[in-house]
Amino acid sequence: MKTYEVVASAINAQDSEHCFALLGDGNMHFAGALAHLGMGFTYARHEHCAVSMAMAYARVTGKTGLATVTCGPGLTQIMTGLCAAVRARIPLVVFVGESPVAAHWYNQDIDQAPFVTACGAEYVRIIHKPRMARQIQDAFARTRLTGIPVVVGMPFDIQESAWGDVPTDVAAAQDFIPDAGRIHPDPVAVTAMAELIAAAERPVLIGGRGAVAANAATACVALAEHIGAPLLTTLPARGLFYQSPFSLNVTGGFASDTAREACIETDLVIAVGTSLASHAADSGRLYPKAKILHIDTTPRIYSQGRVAAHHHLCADAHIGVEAVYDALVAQASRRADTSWRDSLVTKQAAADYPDMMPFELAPNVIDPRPLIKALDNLLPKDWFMVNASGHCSYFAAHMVGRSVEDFLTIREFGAIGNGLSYALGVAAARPDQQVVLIDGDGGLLMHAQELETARRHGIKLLIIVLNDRAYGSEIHKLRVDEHDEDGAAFGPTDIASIADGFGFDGRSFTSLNGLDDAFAAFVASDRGALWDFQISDQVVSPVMRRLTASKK
Ligand SMILES: Cc1ncc(C[n+]2csc(CCOP(=O)(O)OP(=O)(O)O)c2C)c(N)n1
Ligand SMILES: [Mg+2]
Repeated sequence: MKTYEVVASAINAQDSEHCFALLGDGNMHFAGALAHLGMGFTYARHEHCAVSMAMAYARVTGKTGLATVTCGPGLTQIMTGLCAAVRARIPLVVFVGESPVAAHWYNQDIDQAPFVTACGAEYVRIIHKPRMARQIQDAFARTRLTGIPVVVGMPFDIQESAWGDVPTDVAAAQDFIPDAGRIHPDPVAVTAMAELIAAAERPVLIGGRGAVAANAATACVALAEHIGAPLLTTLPARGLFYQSPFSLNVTGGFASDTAREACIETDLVIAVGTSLASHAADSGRLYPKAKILHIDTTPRIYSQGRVAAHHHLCADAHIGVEAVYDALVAQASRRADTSWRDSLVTKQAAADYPDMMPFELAPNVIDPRPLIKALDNLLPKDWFMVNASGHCSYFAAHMVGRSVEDFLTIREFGAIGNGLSYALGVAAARPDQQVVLIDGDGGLLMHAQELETARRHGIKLLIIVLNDRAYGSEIHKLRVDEHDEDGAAFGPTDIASIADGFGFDGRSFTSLNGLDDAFAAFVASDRGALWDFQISDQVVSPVMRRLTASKK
């Protein structure tokens, strides 16, 4: 046996069931051996994309993401992905190899660890065979427990050496990580929280990804109904309350006009299973009159530069919410006044779009708001939606009646260019589900080479491009700054033809005409499709309007 084969079997024993790869000297024999062991593989065209795919796969499956790229230039390509995974606390292992220890000189040699640690990830170097299996199992255990990605380096001449008769004891990290159980709340804190809630006039309940993970939706809905609170989610948890008639969709910078009104007027926010990120409070602009109650396994007082919560209940989201509900029922203090919530829900239902600001449109471009509404009506509710980034992601966030189980956005590092990779990672995780990507022209073109990966692997994606022919996030700021738009406004690019060249059915739209035909053709075909919508560059999202107004 060669050493790389034993390494492959040690990794194959872990919980990852799919590897995202781009080969080179540092990893190609290892990757081949891993594939022979039955690991599923997606072979990307750029290392950053391989890591991004693994991130999406990990988010959707709950397993550890696995990627492999080569040492040196392979590693330096993944720094953005590593930073994004660190920020999003995604368990991830990346096997990168390392330059040969026995070589006097090797052109791709760099000191890899500082690159990795600079991203906030961990670097593990394997050079001693008897420790190999243990180092790998520890890497998988640590990343699962901490959410910090681990990069594994191993000189490729050691990988190529004969394994010999070194004893190995390959164990799977998931088999020895004990189940610590769920955290139950302190009854005194529950009573105090119930009293605060009972005294509130206009409470709202916000669910985050912690509430998703704890399966707390039903408990949150019951609590909210009991106290007459509208329901909101953070952006990554969008769709957690999609079945509730009292949902106002997302909070934070992307909140609708009505959701924003609720957040401005509320006197008490029950924030469940959320890290209270700055975006979820629109950088501190929301909840000016409210006390924030935080129910979470990691209660936060301070988050991203601001005091984020005033009262805390340390508990599993599900158990904590149920305990507070039970305490309120036991207190039987008063019947909920639902009039405020009901007026908000009625207002939200009556609004055509989440933001009703009028804009002048040039000819032959589309307002993204009716476009998203039309797409929301057209596309089946059980198709998986990937929301990428850029200015356009505000519009795409406002699809309704879709479960959080079928939605992914990873934006904690604010990097563009990952949407296609995230969609491919989801497709590997959900091979039987239709995956839809909504991205901007700039984000898509940054890594358009992965269209080839989709076609080669036979993945039938539907890609929707909100094409403003620009880096929208930049032009809207540059216009307010009264700077010219060079470098941010590009003029037309025929993205539909580019997609055609990659084997997709590319279609370009300057109006909503032809959507039904495109949909019928997509359903009937076994090819992926890219619909390139020419949208207005004059329709500015409310979050951008607030940002630019604050600069004036
Ligand atoms: C990797 C990276 N490079 C640059 C940026 C700066 N940036 C933020 S949004 C954006 C524009 C994205 O353009 P597009 O995908 O067309 O979306 P739009 O904003 O036009 O809707 C850019 C360049 C970034 N966030 N990440
Ligand atoms: Mg754009």
